[in-house]
Amino acid sequence: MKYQVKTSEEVQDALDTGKAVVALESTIFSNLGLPSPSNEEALNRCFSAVRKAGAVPALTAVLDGDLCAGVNPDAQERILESTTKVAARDLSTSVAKKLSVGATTVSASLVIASALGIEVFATGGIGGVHRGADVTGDISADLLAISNHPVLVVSAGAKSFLDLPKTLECLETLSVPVLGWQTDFFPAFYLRSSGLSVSSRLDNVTDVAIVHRTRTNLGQGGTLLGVPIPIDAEIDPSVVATALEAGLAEVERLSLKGPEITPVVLASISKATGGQSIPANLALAENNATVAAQVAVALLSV
Ligand code: PSU
Ligand code: MN
Repeated sequence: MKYQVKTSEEVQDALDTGKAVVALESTIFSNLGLPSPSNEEALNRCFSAVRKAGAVPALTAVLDGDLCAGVNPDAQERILESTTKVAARDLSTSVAKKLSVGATTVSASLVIASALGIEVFATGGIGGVHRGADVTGDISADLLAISNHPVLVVSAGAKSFLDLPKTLECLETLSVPVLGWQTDFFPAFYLRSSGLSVSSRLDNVTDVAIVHRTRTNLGQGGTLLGVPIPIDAEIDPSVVATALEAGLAEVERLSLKGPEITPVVLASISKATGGQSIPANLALAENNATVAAQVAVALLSV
């Protein structure tokens, strides 16, 4: 038996005819990532952004035991309502157990994308090293997946409540270039800058495409491109700081661990920012989808 990822007609046609394709994860579009109806709006805006820039979106997910890239509209509905998070290590068991519907994380999406030769992936924020990881050991599988799979990952930094200096250290250890899109600093999700330096600043899509093409030609793994949230969507840094504090205090109060943490922190941040965090999240995801599609198009000619 040779395992094959299931593709939609549109994605298969794009792959067969050498069109630009951008893979997208499904956890951010499920209720694990965004509340309804913002999750559906995020999905529609990301899809439109990818198409407008001349590429085909390939949403990854688990559906009826199949690992999918590209899904039809009624399946999209099921993904929006999914509450099962599927990371890279869960893919094979999802197949064996015929999981009905699973929302893929960044790590799972990179496995699916690279199995099909899709070279570009867009998301909001990647997972990384959690605060207190020296005690809990909680480091997202996303980091290792970026290192292992030859896919360019476009994100607005990492999840807002992680330990960013340690996340960047880990990426350095894993030999992942951390590129800044028209910036010298690693973005911090709701904020345009974390104040931490990227390994290299790049100002145009051709240079990004050359970096990634060189890596894939050398048999190295993926590349991370940090794209700052659009200026008009950025949240006031002091509001973000207070919101993060409130979110992390809630985690402590409820003694949450592992996967339970993200939904609670995100809900708490939304409350503490007076609902500002949701439109910010949508704006940055859409912007990342645009840049990712532009790089995917540039990769066709380098
Ligand atoms: N960033 C967010 N919200 C999220 C995620 C990232 O702001 O829900 C999701 C992504 O799917 C990412 C995953 O791949 O969380 C990482 O989860 P973990 O830390 O459990 O590896
Ligand atoms: Mn984790």
